[in-house]
Amino acid sequence: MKNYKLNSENLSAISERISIPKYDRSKLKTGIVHVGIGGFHRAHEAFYTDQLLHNQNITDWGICGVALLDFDTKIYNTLKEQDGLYTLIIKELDGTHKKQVIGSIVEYLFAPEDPIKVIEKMASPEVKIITLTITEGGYNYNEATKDFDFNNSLIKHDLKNIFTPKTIFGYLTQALKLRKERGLKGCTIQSCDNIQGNGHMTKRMLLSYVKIAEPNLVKWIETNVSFPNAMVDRITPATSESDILMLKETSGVDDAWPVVCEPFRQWVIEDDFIEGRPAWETVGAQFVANVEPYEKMKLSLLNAGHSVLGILGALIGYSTIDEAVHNENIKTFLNNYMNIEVTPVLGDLEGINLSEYKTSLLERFGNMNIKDQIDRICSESSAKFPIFILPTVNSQLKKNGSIKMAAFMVAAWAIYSLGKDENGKVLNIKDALKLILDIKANAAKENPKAFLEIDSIFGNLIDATPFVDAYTSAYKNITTNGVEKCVIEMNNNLANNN
Ligand code: CS2
Repeated sequence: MKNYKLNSENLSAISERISIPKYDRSKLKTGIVHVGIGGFHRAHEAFYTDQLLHNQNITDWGICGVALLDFDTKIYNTLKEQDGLYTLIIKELDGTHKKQVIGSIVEYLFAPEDPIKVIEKMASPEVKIITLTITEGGYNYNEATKDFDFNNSLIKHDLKNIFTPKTIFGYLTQALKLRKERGLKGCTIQSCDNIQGNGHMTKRMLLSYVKIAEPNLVKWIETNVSFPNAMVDRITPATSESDILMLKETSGVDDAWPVVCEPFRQWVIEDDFIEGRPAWETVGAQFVANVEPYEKMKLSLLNAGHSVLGILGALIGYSTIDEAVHNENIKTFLNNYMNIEVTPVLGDLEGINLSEYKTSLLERFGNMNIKDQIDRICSESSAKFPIFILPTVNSQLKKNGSIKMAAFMVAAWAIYSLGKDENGKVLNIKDALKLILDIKANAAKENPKAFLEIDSIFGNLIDATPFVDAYTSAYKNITTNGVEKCVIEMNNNLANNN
C-alpha cells in the first residue's frame, strides 16, 4: 500500500482509506483560540468542532491552536507540517478502530517563538472564545493559601516581562488589555480542564493576577468577559509508537502524531458565552444552567477512580489501567470507594442515573484496546489529589462519614512517591512537586504523618485526627503487607459488615 504523508495536498488520496473533513477549510475564520493542543483537546473540543463544521453554513469557528510551553515544539512542528491535520483513532470496546482526519485546527502558533503573535491573535476581533487545556496545575492555585500563587517564578517573570509572558495569565492580561484599548468587544474564556467550577477558578485566578499586573483592567474584564463552567470527558491515552505504526500499516497514512481515544465523550457546558458560540449542542454537547453536579460527579468518580487504579496499580506493578481494573480485588475496592465514600457526598444529581454511570465507568476503565498508561494517570498527582479525592474526604469528615478508603489511597500515594513499586522496579514519577514529594515521602518512612505536611496539597488535613489515624494505619499496613493483601482485607471487612 502506498503511504501518504498527512497534509492538505494528500487529503483526497487519503479519503479513499479513512474519512476526511468534507468542508472547505480555506473558508474558515478563526473564532476560537485554544491554548494547549495536547491529545485531550484534539480528541474533544477539536473533534466536536470538526463535526460541527461539516454543516457547510458554519464558517466562523475554526480553531487556532496555541502551544504555550517551551517543550511543546514537537506538536507545533507536527501541526505545521501537516497543515493542522491529524488523525483521531477511536478505539472501540470490541477492538475495532474508527479513524478520521480532523480539520478544525486551521492555525497554530508557538508562543515561545512569537509571543506577540499569540497576544494579537487572542485580541483579534474575529476571535470570540479562548479555550484552555492547561492542566489542573496550570491555574496556579495554592491549596494552602486558597489563593493565587504569586511565589511561582513564572508569574514573577510575567509581571516583569509583559510582552514575553510564559504563563496563560500573562497572555490573557495583555490580550484583554489590547481589546479594551482598541475599543473591541470582550470574549469568552472557557476552561476545558478537570477542575470543580473550572470557569469560576479561571476567573478568580485571572482576576487575582490582573489586580496586580493591570489593576485598571479588572472592571472591564468583569463586564466584558464570561467564564462558563464545563465538564469535559473523553479518556485519551498518550499516543504510542505502535499507534503511529498501526495507522501507517492499516491505512497508509503517515501521521507523526495521531490521537487515540475511547468512543465515549461528554461535554456539559454552562450557556454563558458573552460574544456567541458554536452550536456544539448539534453535535452532542449539552448546555445546562448549572454544571456543578456534573463536574463533581465526573471528578470524584471518573478522575478519582483513575487515580485509585493508577496509584494502586503502579505499586502492584501494572502498567495500564485496564490491567488494574481487571484485578477483581482492586475493582471491588474501587466499587466500594465509589459507593461508600463518594456517592453520599455528591448531592442532588437530578436526571442522572448514578448507578448506571458508575457501571459505565468500570466498563470504560476496562477497555483493553485503549491501553491507558498508568504513568499518565499518576503524573501530576499533586495537582490531581486536591481536586479528585480530597474534596470527598473533606465532605465526609464534616459529616463523620467514612474516609478509610481515601486515607488508604493517600497512604499508597505516599509510598508510591518513594519511587519504587512493590517488586523494586523504579517508577517513572512525573510531577511538578516531585522534589518535595520525594523529601516528604522519605520522611514518612519514619513518621508517616510527614507526607501530609505538604500543605499546598493537603491544606489543613493534617489536623483532622480521624483522617490522620486512618492514613497512618493504612501506611503501616501497606508497608507490612503490600497493597493487594490490604485491599482484600478491607473488601472482606466491608462484605462481612453487610
Ligand atoms: C485522567 C484524565 O489525567 C487523569 O488523571 O483521569 O485525563 C481523564 O482521562 C480525563 O479527564 C477523561 O475525561
